[in-house]
Formats: sequence, structure tokens, C-alpha cells
Amino acid sequence: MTDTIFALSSGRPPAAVAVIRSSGPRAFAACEEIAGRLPTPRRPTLIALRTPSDGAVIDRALVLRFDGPDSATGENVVEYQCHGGKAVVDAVLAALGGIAGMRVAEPGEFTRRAFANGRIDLTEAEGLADLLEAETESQRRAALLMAEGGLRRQIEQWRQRLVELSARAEAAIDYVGDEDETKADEAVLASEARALASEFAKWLERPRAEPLKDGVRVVAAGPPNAGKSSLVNALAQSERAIVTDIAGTTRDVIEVPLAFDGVPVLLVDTAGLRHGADAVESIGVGRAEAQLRKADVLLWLGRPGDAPTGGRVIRVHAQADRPERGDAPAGSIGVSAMTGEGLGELTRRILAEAEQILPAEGAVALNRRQAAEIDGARQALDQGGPDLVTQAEALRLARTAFDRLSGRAGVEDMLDALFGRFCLGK
Ligand SMILES: Nc1nc2c(ncn2[C@@H]2O[C@H](COP(=O)(O)OP(=O)(O)O)[C@@H](O)[C@H]2O)c(=O)[nH]1
Ligand SMILES: [Mg+2]
Repeated sequence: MTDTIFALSSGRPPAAVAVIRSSGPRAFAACEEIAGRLPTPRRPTLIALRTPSDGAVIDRALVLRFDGPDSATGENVVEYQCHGGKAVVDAVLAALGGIAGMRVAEPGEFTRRAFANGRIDLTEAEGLADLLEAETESQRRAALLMAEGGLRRQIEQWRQRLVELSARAEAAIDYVGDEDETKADEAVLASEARALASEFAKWLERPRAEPLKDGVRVVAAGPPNAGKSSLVNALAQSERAIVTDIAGTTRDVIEVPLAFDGVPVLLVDTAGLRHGADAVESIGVGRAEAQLRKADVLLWLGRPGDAPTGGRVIRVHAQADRPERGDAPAGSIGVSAMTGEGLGELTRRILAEAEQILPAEGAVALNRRQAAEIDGARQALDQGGPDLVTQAEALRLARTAFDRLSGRAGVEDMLDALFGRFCLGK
């Protein structure tokens, strides 16, 4: 029989109220032992909780009963809302732990049971994990959308179409008709599979979840002494990077998490790009080059003609206050870390680029795992095949990718990692 689990689901005591949850086959029996009775389902009831051994009152708690499968976990659930003092919480937990068949839940175990019992799919569990970690409004909105089935509904719709196409492919394989009919079936199926693949491709082009979670990666790069560290400090409004007139001062990558107008940005300072540096600085230059490739937005402080091509590059004419620097060339923003000139314009440009990278409000944003599965399905369908048998196989492969996407199959290895992100009691 499944264990019955329990845990403190609210914050660490002392607090005004503590929420203790229990879930599993013995949840109701345990409630009868410590509360003396079971409340009516879904009706909060004030009941005295007692130590089962001697009947001494521990606290008076609001007790809530949810009958499986219509509960958060899909099992029988009892929730105790008691006073949030440390001794109260400890005593209730000890009383529950003393009942046979009850044990303390592992972090994320309630949610894991919800997933195992089909109450939520894997994408909703991922959304929940993100929701608990969300720090900005935009992160919260995107996570809630995912947690409430924003992607699940789309996956179910796609999966249904795949199943339907598969069924038609199988039927056409079994049907012994003339060759023309088979050719016609092949052509229709192939074109519908391609249409589905291009729908997946459109989804894959949409802004992704990672820049929203980790911040849009804005990397300052260019030759030594261009003013990269000064610019990063000016944008961050704090002295995060060391600034000197000695070329090669910045040797490592410095990451500064910021929010511009509520938009999460990870500002990255790098070592100046040059050859012939000493061993340590060379490592820094290597890291800087790696950052160029990882950048969502690149602030290029070198000569405009030397700017890396491809990607989103903002050309910055730094140290614009110095007379010998002259005017900013066309297409570059003149900026001075010293006087603050141009910083407002630069920030606006960064925000405009970030907007292109971040998911729009209300749009479902795929994370790396989800995108990889959808891309797998897309490739399978795109490659299709010359005949009905290979088409049926491609459809089957696409369906397997969707089963991994929603967590129906083949994801055991990632479950521990995902549910480990949850706190105890969730
Ligand atoms: N006048 C002026 N000097 C600057 C400005 N930005 C940087 N500098 C100076 O240029 C030198 C190199 O700056 P730093 O930020 O370390 O450049 P990095 O090597 O690209 O990181 C330092 O002496 C800074 O004081 C600026 O906007 N105006
Ligand atoms: Mg520097």
C-alpha cells in the first residue's frame, strides 16, 4: 500500500497560521485519531487536535477534508490549519508521525503524487516549480500560465491530431486497394503531417522561457580599455567591476542581475578581447569569446566595423565625453559612463531588444526540454517518408516525443530533478 505522507506546507514557524497537509490511504484514519472525527468534505471545520496516546489537547485547528480523486494529489487529503507556533507545529507533526503508516513527505512529494495520479501533467508540474521560484511579475505570469495547463491543452490537441493521422495511416496500410488510391492516401497524409510540422516550427520560433527565468543576457564586449567595466557599473548603478586604466584589468566574467523596468536582465562584463595577453588574462579572453556566443544582446564597444555579425548587436561609442573620441558614428549610441550621457537611450535600446526575446504577456513560453521534444516531433514529421509505412513510423515517433513532453512516458530520469526543486510540503 502507498505510504500516507504529511508535512508542514506553510512557511517556517513562528507564523500566524501553519498549514499541515496529509495525503494517502491513511489520511482519513489519521484524522479520526487526532481530531476524533472526520469533517464533512470541503467544509472547513474547527476541531480540537489531541495527542492520540493520552487525549491531551494540542491545539484547535481548522480541518479540511478532500476526498480522492478530486483532491490536489488525487488521493484522500486532510489539511490542518493550526496556530503557527513552533511547539504547536512540532506537536501536531509528532502526533501524525506516531500513527502507523504515516511518514514525513519528501520535498515535492505531494506534487509528484498529483503528477503520478494524472491530476497534472509534466508541463504543469514544471510551471508549478517555476511559480514557486518566480521573483518578478513577468516570471509569475508565465509560470502560472504553464501551471494552469497553457501548454497541456495545446499538447493534448496536437496529440489527438497525431493519433488521428496514425489511425488513418494504419487503415490505409491494411486496405488492399489499387495503387492509385494508395498514392492518394500517401499524398494527403504527407501533406497533413507537414502542416503539423510547420505548426510546431512556428511554436519553436516563439520567445523561450529561459531568458525570462535567468534574465536577458546582455554582454559588454570589445577591446581592453574600451570602457566596458565602467559602462556595466554605470548601468548597474553600483561598482561591480574593477575599473583602471591598465589594459587587462577585467580577467573573469562578471554577471550582474538587474531589472530594467521589471524586465530581468543579466548584465555581463567580460575581459577585453586581445591577443598576446598573459596566461590568466588569456583565459579571460577565452571566456569573453564564449560569452559573445551566449549573448542574447551584445553591447559592442569596439570599432563598429569589428562588431561580430549575426545576433542582436548594439554598437556603443563609449567614453563619448572625451573630446578626442569625436562624435558617435552613424548606427552607434554615444555613451559616457562618466557624465551619464546616452545611458537612457542605451537602456531603452536594450529593453527594445529584450522585448523581442521575452515571451509576450499571455503567451506560453517553452523551456529547453519542452522545445527539444517538440523539435523532435517536428523532425520526425518533416522527414516523413516515401510510403505509408514510413509515414506511420514518423507519426509514431512524433507521438512518443509528445508522450515525453507531457510526462506520459519515458521521463523517469528527469522526475527526481524536477520534484527536487520543490520545497518540503509542496
Ligand atoms: N572620460 C571617460 N573615461 C572613461 C569612461 N569609461 C571608462 N573610462 C576610463 O577608461 C579606462 C578603462 O575603463 P574600463 O571601464 O576599465 O575599460 P574596460 O577595460 O573596457 O573594462 C579607465 O581609466 C576609465 O576610467 C568614460 O565614459 N569617460
Ligand atoms: Mg574591464
